[in-house]
Amino acid sequence: MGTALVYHEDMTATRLLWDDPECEIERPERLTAALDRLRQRGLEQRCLRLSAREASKEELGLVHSPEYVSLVRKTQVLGEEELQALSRQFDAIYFHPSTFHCARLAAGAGLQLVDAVLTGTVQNGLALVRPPGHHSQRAAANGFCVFNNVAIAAAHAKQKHGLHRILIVDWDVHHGQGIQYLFEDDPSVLYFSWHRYEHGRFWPFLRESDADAVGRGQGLGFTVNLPWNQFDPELVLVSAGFDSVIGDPEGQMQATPECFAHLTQLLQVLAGGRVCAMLEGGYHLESLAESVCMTVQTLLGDPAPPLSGPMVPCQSALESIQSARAAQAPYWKSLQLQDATPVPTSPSTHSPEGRPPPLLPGGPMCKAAAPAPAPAPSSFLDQPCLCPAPSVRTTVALTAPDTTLVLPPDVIQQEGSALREETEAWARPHKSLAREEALTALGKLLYLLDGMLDGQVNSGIAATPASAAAATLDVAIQRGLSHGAQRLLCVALGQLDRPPDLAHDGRTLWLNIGGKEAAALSMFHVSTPLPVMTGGFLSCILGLVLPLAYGFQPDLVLVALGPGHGLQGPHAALLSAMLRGLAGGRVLALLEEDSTPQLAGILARVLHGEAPPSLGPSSMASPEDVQALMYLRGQLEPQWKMLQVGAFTPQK
Ligand code: X5A
Ligand code: ZN
Repeated sequence: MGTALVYHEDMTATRLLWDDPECEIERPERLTAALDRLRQRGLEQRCLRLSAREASKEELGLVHSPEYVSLVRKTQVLGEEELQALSRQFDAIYFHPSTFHCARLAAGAGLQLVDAVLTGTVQNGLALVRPPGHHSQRAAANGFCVFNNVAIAAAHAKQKHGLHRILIVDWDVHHGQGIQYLFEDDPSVLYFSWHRYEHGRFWPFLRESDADAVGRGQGLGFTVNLPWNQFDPELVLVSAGFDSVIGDPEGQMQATPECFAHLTQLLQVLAGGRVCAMLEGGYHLESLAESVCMTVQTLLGDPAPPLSGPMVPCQSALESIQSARAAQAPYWKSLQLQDATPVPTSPSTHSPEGRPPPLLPGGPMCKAAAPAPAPAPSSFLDQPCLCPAPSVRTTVALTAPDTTLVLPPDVIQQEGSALREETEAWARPHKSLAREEALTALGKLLYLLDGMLDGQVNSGIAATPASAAAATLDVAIQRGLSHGAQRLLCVALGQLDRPPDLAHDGRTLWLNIGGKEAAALSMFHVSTPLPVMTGGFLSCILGLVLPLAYGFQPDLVLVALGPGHGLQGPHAALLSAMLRGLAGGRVLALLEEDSTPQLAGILARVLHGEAPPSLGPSSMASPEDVQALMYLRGQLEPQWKMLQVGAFTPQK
């Protein structure tokens, strides 16, 4: 449905007129650098360009006092000395004669973006604005921020569009205390911020930036930090600051631009994909431009580039997450798991397959899968970052092209098949692949898979007769591994057993959802029952599947909906949408031939980058669901450190 980019070049006018080392980083080039890079990448051209308008007095009045608005209005006619004197009354602020105009455009840009999304003109978008907004308060400018753009947008979405649940995610490196103050007693606006804190020693140096600030009055539990699905927002606003990225002089942190693609993609599963991002901080021009591109390209539906770096959460991060969970637990059922008794780690984790996991000397867990055989020469998978985007984003390879499928215009229904001889050779070891229908399906799957491995196609869906599902999946894995995939993640739903002759070399992570009981047969062979409740399904994805998947860093993902998978369309869609964060979105979904065209359609659209349907407010996980999760976590945490992120108990 499209992505809006809201901008006005007048917003480059405001600038620092005197010497102030703290404020000089907030400069006009921030916008031009970001915009130039979006153009260079052809991303701006793919967006609906909207020219920002000024917010009205009434709109500013949604969150600011009339006195403050007129104070800012008066700065238009002040001389430099007076501007400087007024600026000194606030923390980290400069005024310029154009500040009022720019700040009204910045707030107006956010309003236009929200209107465009909520009227259905676009699916999502980014407002490229300055001055930023999230530190600004009812009657105070603060931290380069004059009007609180995101807060005004949220108030407007409530007032003009009648929304009742708005999620604000603030990924700027600084705490947006302005937004927190404005909504701390309002349960209809959930404000989530992550920020550098340093126990109060990082700007803005506030006690109330800590995890135990949880809102007040009616708003208890609606401030700060929590997993996002239970709230089921109708709209997601992002205070999109990029000052935590590598090179930023303010944040001095190490996030890669790719992180923002993943954050964006994770948020896109909420609110039917209605995500409005508005620029806040970000002061390293190169990193800012790159990060803005990552955000916009993800909003446009492009798959996120793989994350690099060790997939091991650091102790201090775990402590922060744990204290936020603890502080929020009284207010969120999804965080209350006291009833379930964790099962202690048994020493038999690896015994069934009789081998310890391969570990690189001195390397973090995620490297465990690295001692793979030499990759196929010249495979695109060797250097995923250097290769051009696949020409086809998503391909549907059903046995008989289905005319009732509702697909985006650029999703291709594949005609081609692998050569008959080759298909037969792959099928030979499998009895269940002898039938003509199974062979036809396999031919199509192999053709699709080759397209993905060669880098022409990014993702796809294929179908197979139910009786041939296991064998087809087996062939797909072998083909993937022998044709350049170095690490292959296989998420098998329903009754699908790990292929018996699959090598135990750490190149395949087999994850079965729908097994009889929770079992970690090795660190690369995990089985869990299909959760009973939606809440359990979410915990399973967020607490097990994604931590394992991100820890493994596959370069190819197979999702197979096998016999008796029992998954509803929206659940299957959510799982696929989240797995798209792996392997640069190289995900192949394997369905049973008699799946409904609706299921095929929904999966194709999600793999193509559309938002999955909302699941509604999620139920709690059942005690069995929790038990299974806790058990597996206990078994696997020593090897898969990413699991610690979802742990409910304090870390040792
Ligand atoms: C929007 C933003 C930061 C102010 C830092 C002052 N403000 N040292 O990133
Ligand atoms: Zn910031």
